[in-house]
Amino acid sequence: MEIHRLEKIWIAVSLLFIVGLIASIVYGVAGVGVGTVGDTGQQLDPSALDDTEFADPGGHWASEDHYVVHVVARQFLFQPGTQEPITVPANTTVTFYVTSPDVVHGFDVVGTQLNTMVIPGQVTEFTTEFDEPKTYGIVCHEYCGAGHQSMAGQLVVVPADAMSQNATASADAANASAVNASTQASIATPEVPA
Ligand SMILES: [Cu+2]
Repeated sequence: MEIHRLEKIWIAVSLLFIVGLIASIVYGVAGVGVGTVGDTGQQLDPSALDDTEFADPGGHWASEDHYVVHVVARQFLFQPGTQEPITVPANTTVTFYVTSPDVVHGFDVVGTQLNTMVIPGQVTEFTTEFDEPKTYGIVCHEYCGAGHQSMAGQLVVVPADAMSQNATASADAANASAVNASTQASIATPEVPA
């Protein structure tokens, strides 16, 4: 059987598309770390967040070089994030735990690869590290109701030594000085869309 030259070209192009598609999925999973929400198996009762570590959301040092942040995304704000910025140390392993008590939200740190869905009843966990002090905008990218367009916040990365290791004892004071330090250290303008 003879295959026409043009048919050979189309077969080659089709195979190229298929290989490219598979390669992009493999790159997303292995290279960029795209995963499904809930693959860590963390479930909770979204109507009883007060009985969990999300009762008092915010950040704290889990150890000397590991910072942990709990964030609640709800209609229509991030706690913390919207009324007060999320403050995290630079050059430190930072783990985020994000959940929602009401509907599906999004948590996108603008200008980074940190981008996740936030599903009621699921705890979204991701770990990252910020290279330098900088201020980022946070936006919700899942339509979550009438106030969705106003659901935004700020993430402030400050020098690690600006954040007290005794954050639990004087969380407010540490947060205030950390935010001040970041204001001086950062010339970036927060990218919070209107
Ligand atoms: Cu939203």
